[in-house]
Amino acid sequence: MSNLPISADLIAEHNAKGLEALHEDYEALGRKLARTGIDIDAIKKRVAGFSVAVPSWGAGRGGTRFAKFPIPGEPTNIHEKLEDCSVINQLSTVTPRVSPHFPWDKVADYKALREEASELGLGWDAVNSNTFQDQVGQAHTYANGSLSSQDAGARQQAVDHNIECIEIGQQLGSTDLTVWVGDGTNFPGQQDFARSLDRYLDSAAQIYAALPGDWRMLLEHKMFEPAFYSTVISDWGSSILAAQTIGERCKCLVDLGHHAPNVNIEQIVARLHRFGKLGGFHFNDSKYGDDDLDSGSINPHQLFLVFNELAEAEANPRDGFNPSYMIDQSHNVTDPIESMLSSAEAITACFAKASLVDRAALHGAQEANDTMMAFQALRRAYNVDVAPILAMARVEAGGAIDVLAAYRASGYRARKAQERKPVGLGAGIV
Ligand code: RM4
Ligand code: MN
Ligand code: MN
Repeated sequence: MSNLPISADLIAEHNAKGLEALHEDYEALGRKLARTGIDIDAIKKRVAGFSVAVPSWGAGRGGTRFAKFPIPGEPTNIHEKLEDCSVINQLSTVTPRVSPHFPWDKVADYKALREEASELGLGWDAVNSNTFQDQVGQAHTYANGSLSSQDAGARQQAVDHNIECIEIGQQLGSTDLTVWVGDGTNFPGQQDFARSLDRYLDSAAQIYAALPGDWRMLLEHKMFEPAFYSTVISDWGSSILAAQTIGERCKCLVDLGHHAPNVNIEQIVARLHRFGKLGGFHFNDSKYGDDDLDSGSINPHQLFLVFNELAEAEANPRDGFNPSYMIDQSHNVTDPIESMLSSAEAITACFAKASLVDRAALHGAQEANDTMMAFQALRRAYNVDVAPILAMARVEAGGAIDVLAAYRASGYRARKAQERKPVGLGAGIV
């Protein structure tokens, strides 16, 4: 692929400097793991098979509702965003798919867009609909909700938009539709809880009826924001009940920042899997709410525990195990490429650590009520520095040993600052 934004020579030159040390570290870790019966190459193979999608909207500087601080060379359209996503994938080798958001990523020719992405080494992940904002010229406002609105016209418009997203996704080669709505209330009494959910379910059923046979509809819950008193799909309980009502291929999507503080997210993962409704993830980290901070930057242990449940689920697939993984972050103070490189590494590291858990020891300790040894089975894996495994898997796939150093050495952003038009100010994304 000659169209890739970072030259293979630059990556090779960068890797040459660190290769010897990497081999030493990899071999040392291999010996350490072998002592507990783990084959490091088998873990590396698993890591090489792992991937997480990046969101098109994450490629730009996010912002808060107070301000957005753009950086020179930031992408302003889907074409430039794809180019940046390609950089992330080239260096990290674990982000080969982009998740688009409509109408933000609207273009005239989706066949051409698919081709363009494929030349950049990228495919497409879940399509995200947007009925949380009004668009210029739209017939009905979403000010009072979309899929759950009392206004039949607004509901129909939101249903039609989701169906249009499916049609676009079909052209791109996606197979998932992610539906997150901002619908909810700011005042007690503003809407009837039961009737608004009924309207939501009715609209969602219409979208589901238009879903192609090989597609899934992923419902994303969120406790608050932009609605601050109630939201129509507020938590995993509402989400799973809705998914069960809507149909077999309707699943739940867990965004790590969309829960009440201190909620046990890893347990939610296990519950959703138990009922065949675990559809996917939006990875980010959170201190207070839907902060959209970089994955693993606040609570890497929680991320590990989530992956531990995913490893359990994979080993016990019940009705199947095929969650779709995506990063969903807002990069307010960093170069978004650097944040996604760092986040992809944090996510992959937790996946690798979860693969190291001695499941027989864990299950044995659980059965014997040996609490401390059960915990130690997790702790031993969590404490392993898996960086050499990730770096070796990257090198073998043509990526960089040190993704951030290689990115900085490439001078990519400074080059784009010369080529791209500056971004306007204004508020960021939710
Ligand atoms: C929401 C939610 C959705 C994302 C939008 C931009 O809070 O996380 O997944 O599409 O933000
Ligand atoms: Mn999300
Ligand atoms: Mn969110």
